Amino acid sequence: MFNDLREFIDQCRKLGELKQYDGVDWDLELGVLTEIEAQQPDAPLVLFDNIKGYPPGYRVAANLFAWQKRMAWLFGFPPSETTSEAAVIQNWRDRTRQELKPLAPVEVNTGPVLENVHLGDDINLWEFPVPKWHELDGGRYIGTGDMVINRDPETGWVNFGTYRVQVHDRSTVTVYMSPGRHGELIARKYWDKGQSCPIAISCGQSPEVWAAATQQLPQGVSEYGWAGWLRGEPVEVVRGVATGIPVPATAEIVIEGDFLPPEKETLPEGPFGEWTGHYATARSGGRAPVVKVKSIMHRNNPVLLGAPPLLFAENAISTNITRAARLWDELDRQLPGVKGVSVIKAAGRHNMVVVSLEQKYPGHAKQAAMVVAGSHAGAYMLKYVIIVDPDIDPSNVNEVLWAIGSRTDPAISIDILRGCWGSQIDPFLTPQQRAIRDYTHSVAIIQACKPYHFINDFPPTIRTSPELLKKVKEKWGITN
Ligand SMILES: Cc1cc2nc3c(=O)[nH]c(=O)nc-3n(C[C@H](O)[C@H](O)[C@H](O)COP(=O)(O)O)c2cc1C
Ligand SMILES: [Mn+2]
Repeated sequence: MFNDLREFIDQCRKLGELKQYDGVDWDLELGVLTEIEAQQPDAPLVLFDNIKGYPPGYRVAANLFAWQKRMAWLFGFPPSETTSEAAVIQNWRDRTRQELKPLAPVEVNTGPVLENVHLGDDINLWEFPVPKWHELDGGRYIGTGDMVINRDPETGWVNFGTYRVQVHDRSTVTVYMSPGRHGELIARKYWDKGQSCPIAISCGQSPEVWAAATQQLPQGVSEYGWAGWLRGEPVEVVRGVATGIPVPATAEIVIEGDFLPPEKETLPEGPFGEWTGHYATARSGGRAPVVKVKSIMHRNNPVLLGAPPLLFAENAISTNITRAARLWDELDRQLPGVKGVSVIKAAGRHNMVVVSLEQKYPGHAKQAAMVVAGSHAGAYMLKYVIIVDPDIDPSNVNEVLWAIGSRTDPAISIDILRGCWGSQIDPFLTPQQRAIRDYTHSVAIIQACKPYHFINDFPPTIRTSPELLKKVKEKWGITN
């Protein structure tokens, strides 16, 4: 359990998992170093200090979870790199099923986040070394490893999620929320009445709280409660000075303000390097709703947490693993026979789901695919659902490709669903689709499994049986 981001950074330093850079430029250099370090094996956490043009102590940290071992510290995942992803998913699933009980946050009167409070003319977002992360980014992003908090005006439900935040001037930011995000659904309730939505943005918080911000929890569920469960202790919150919204008492930097109705005002936003590996949303006109900042609270010597999307490297909690576990639970609620689920990281954060299924009746495989395609945990930006047999490890890309190569006939095995849940982030949206704001895409269901109606006549595989393998290995003293 970590009380704040600093404790996590200190532990990294102690265990030799921190690399510090002094004197870098916030303008691209910091972002490129973050990318280079994230792509190293055993990628360290990177800490930037003495950033060009900024006072010592005003730091940026990135690559918190670029190595699975550091996820193990809070998620209890087996730390070894050689552990199969299937085992990690199973382990996480067992934990959430047996133990997950939300623990509500507790309000405290004060906390380190209140060490500095800026109001009115004293507000200046350029006080912080906000990076320009990628070469074609349209500006500087203070919110990448952030949590954006707002409150449902009808139910009082407090939600937070990680949504990107661009700085425009001393006291103006934009927040990019994909349509359908909880933060956007809540803001809509204010906007529909012509009101602005009070909002708070934390740009550096304890790793458990940040992990919660990246989970697609169901509607009405508080991420604070989930983070409390993960920590084993409630999160301490203070009321924001301008909005009264509960913010982590140990946050590094919190920005509060009015989130204006987009009907009233928007600003050009992006382009921004996105998790699909492209700069796509800017092609949809690239405007986003605006926050007029009313307060900045920050700790002395604040650490801004960065998590820019990177190609072929991850730096946030692996949502592929947590999502696979949730999908598996969802499938188990609906049908029998699921032996494994994987969200293939190499294809992107959301795009490809594989389910290993023991088919028990006609149509079973298609049904499983449609449960995935229709679920809250799986639907967004999903392009491929692949059903494989139980002898295939769904998280082993080679085995999955072997199943597609050998257990399909494309004309028979692939179905296309159209008009599914997507967003402007999809690089493949055609200019015509963007013009009419059709942000949907299709989903291919690939049944890379033995057809049920001749499942028992399907040619056997040449994979050596476990019994024979064991016998031969024992005889010849082969241990691996
Ligand atoms: C590092 C990272 C960055 C993200 N950036 C955005 C973003 O800019 N906009 C967005 O809508 N979702 C973004 N997401 C996804 C949301 O944070 C995620 O779906 C979360 O569940 C949203 O919270 P909600 O379900 O309460 O809406 C990001 C996720 C991660 C892990
Ligand atoms: Mn939520």
